[in-house]
Amino acid sequence: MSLNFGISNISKGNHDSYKDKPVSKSLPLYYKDKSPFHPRNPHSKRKQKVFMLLKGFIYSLGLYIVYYLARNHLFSSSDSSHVFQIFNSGTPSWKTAQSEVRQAMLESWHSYEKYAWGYDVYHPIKEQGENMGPQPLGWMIVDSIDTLMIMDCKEEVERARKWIKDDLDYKFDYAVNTFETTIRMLGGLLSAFHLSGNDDVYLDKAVGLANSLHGVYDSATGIPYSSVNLKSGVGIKNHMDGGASSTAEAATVQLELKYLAKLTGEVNWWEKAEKVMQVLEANKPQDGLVPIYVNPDTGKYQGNLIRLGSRGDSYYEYLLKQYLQTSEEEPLYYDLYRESVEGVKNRLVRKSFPNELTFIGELDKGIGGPFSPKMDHLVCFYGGLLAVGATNGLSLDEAKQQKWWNEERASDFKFGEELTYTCYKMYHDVAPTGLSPEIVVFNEDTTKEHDFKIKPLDRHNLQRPETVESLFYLYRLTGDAKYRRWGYEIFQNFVKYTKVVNKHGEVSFASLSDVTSLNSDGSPKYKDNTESFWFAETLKYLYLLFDDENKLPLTEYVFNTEAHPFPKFHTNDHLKTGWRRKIDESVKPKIREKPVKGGAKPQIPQAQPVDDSIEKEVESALKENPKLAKDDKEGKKKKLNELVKEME
Ligand code: DMJ
Repeated sequence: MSLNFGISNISKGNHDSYKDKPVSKSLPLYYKDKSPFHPRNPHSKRKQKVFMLLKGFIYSLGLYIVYYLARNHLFSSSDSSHVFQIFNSGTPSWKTAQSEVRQAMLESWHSYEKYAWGYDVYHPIKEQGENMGPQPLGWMIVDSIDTLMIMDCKEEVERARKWIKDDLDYKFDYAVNTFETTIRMLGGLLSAFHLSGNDDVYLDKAVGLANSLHGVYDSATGIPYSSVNLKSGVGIKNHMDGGASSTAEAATVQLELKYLAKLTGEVNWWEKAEKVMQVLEANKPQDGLVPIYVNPDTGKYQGNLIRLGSRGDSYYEYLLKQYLQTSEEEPLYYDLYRESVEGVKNRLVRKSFPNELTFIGELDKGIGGPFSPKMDHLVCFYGGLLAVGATNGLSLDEAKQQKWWNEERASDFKFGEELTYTCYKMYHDVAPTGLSPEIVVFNEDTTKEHDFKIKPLDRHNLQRPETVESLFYLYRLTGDAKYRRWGYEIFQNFVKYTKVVNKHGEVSFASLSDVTSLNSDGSPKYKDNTESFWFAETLKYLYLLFDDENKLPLTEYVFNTEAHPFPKFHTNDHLKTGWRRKIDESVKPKIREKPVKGGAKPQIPQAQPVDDSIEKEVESALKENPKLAKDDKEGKKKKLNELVKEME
């Protein structure tokens, strides 16, 4: 069967302005073919000497002019990389860089195919696979198939499709993590469906999986439980953290459920996704910043820890991406996103010493509490998010022409660039591997010499995607070749230090347990695992970073948090937000959009009729369960005070 990988569909909308500029081949003809300066009297010695001197001078002048023109004309183009490559023959063209990434994908994938086909986990050193439960979940194959499609690896896709069709079955007695299964499996299948040109094999499996996940939303509030039994479809409360779900996990299922609803017409998926957002928003997070846990029984945040790293990250990501997914037709999500950006800027951003690297820290005790200068590599997705949030997926130059362009967007974009530079430095400055550790602690002390330090337990590298993800966004939006150069440097270090070659010369890639040192024989300190996001995200974003065809244009696609691309679509009477938020007067001025000269009018959020159905549901859930009500006396009191205030 011939498969349509949809590559032609995904290569639309080339933006010449940010493609590599070709090298000028138009040097004046006379420089190449014939010198205009022939000696007039070759027999006069004196004249000959003068002529030689003159000739030397003119040649030098000519060479200087050529150099000057090349430097000022060619190097001033927005993408000087191509010229840079020509003048530095050791550096490959970006097309070559892209095929090197594809080659790494194929080598890594073939090793998985040979030694662990179908298994959920791959140990490339032992050359063994294993499953997480009694049957495979397709963790590797489903997460990776769209990368293989994008890279046009036809035979590998064919084998993966066959496995999905014949061997993948989600109905078995095993508890899976709701969020991971949604973003990797559901996301992977939906994206494969689209990129394959609507091959039903993928959608059928996606629907089957979604049906197995449905029970997680049956909590008192609609906030999903952290796990679910695939066979019974019953949600399972977290055994730790007082039963709380991670905020990022609860708020990172929306793109997947909404796209599923769009494809199947099953509105209930859409409603489940929206309900979560409505319940979270009813907490009225201060400055748009949220604690990293939420209780599915009460819908209230639990604990105070605020961060953009683990358990917090993709909450912020999906605020913006829900707005982009529905073609910017639901400003509610943009407002929530913008508030959170202001909150981050005001509460979480600092500069390191001595090099003033912009970083995002954490608030262990919430707003008003002490600031911790710790930053997970996971936070590095935020640079790209800020950039695409500022331009809505248009190139920066195009965005600046729009009437909605304003100071906030310009500042968000700059912040995104600065943060991405910091993330690049988390690779570049780490000897000997040039690879980032999992976590760094930034330095604000003016007596110290280094911008960040790495604690012993944080030295590992799981080949995570976040930095190259941001480099991809920033290159697409600016056309600035430095993002490609940084990405290529990171890629080369992945190849140099995470590549494993067995005795047959077969290649695979592994995580590292320590990026700051090597074994005594000079070999890297491998961790015997290849994460599925190495295939699904890291190599995909690198491939797209070096892509000159604008595959998967950001004006038409939104990537889920696991890098699975979904096409944007429009809302309709059934598929729309369906709820309104209560505007808190205290945050109004902060989300007001300041217009630039000649720009759009400020969009001041209007107070909306209050939909108090959530409060009512929470109240009745509390009534039904007196234990919960007792546990949450404080929360109830606060809620009542808020309601009274509102009535006043
Ligand atoms: C991925 O599974 C997703 O990007 C998720 O949102 C958080 N991080 C990992 C990769 O680092």
